[in-house]
Amino acid sequence: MADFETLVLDITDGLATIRLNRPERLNALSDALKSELLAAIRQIAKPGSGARALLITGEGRAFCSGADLAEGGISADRDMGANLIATYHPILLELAALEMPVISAVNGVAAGAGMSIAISADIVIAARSAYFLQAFVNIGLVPDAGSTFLLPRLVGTARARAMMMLGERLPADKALDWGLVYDVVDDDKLMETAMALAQRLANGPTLALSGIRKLIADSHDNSYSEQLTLEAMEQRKAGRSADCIEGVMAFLEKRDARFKGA
Ligand code: LHQ
Repeated sequence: MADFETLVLDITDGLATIRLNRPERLNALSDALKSELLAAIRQIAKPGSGARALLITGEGRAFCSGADLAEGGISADRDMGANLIATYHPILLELAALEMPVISAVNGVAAGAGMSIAISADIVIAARSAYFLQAFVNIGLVPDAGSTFLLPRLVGTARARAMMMLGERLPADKALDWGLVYDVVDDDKLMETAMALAQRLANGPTLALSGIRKLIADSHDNSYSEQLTLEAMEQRKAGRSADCIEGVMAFLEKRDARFKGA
C-alpha cells in the first residue's frame, strides 16, 4: 500500500479507512492532501483492492476545515474556479463513482469543502460535539465542492440557503433534526459506532449496495419512468449475483447470509 503523508489509508477485512491527517490545520485541504486523497480513492477503486466499503474521518479535533487558506497566498489573480476544476472535482466525482458504500464519521468541525466531502457520503455519523459550517460566505466566496447540489437536496432549499448565506455553525444534534446526518453519538463512541456500521456494509452484498448508491444518485435527474427502468437494469445485475443466490439460500435455510461482494 502506498505511503501517504497527509492521510492514513488502511484496508482491512474489506473496509477501507481514510483518516485525513493534518490535525494542526484541522485537516485543511492542502494541495498535498488533495492529491493524496485522490490517489487513495483511486487505490480503493482498483479492482482487487479488497475494499468493499469506505469510511472517511479526520485525525484530531476536526473532520476537515475545507480549503487550506494559508496555502498559495492571497491575490485577486488567483483563479479559484480553475483550482476547483483541477483539484476538487476529480476527488468528488471519483468518490461519487466508487462502487461501494461510503460512510463519513464526522469527529469535529466539517467546514467548506470539508463539509461537502462529509455530506457526500451515503451515511453520515457525527460526534455530538461536531458541527457543520458553510464557511464560504464568511470569506467572501460562494459555496462550492458540490455544496449547492448536495445541501438543498438533503435539508431543503430554505435551510440550505440560510446556512450558506449566514455562515453559522450547525451543531450535530440540529443536523440530525434536519436529516443531514443519520445518527449522532457521544464523542467517545463515534469511531466504534462508525467502524461497526462500515464493517457491516463491507461484509454486505456489494453489488446491491453499489446499485442503491447509483439509483439514489440518478433519481435526482430521472423521470419516474426512467427511474423504473434503471431499477430494472440494476436489479438484473443484482439478481444474477452470487450474493443474491446466497441471500435467498440463507433465508430459506434460516441462517445468516455470507456475502462475498460479487
Ligand atoms: C486553517 C484552516 C483552513 C488553513 C483552520 N486553512 N488553516 C476551495 C478552493 C478554491 C476556492 C475556494 O473554495 C474552496 C473550498 C473551501 O473549502 S472555502 C472554505 C475554507 N474554509 C474556511 O473558510 C474555514 C476556515 N476555518 C475556520 O473558520 C475555523 O478554523 C473553524 C471554524 C473551522 C474552526 O475554528 P476553531 O476551532 O476556533 O479553530 P482555529 O480557527 O483556531 O484553527 C486551528 C488552527 O487551524 C489555526 O492555526 P493556528 O496556527 O492559529 O493554530 C487555524 O489557522 C488553522 N486552520 N482552518 N481552512
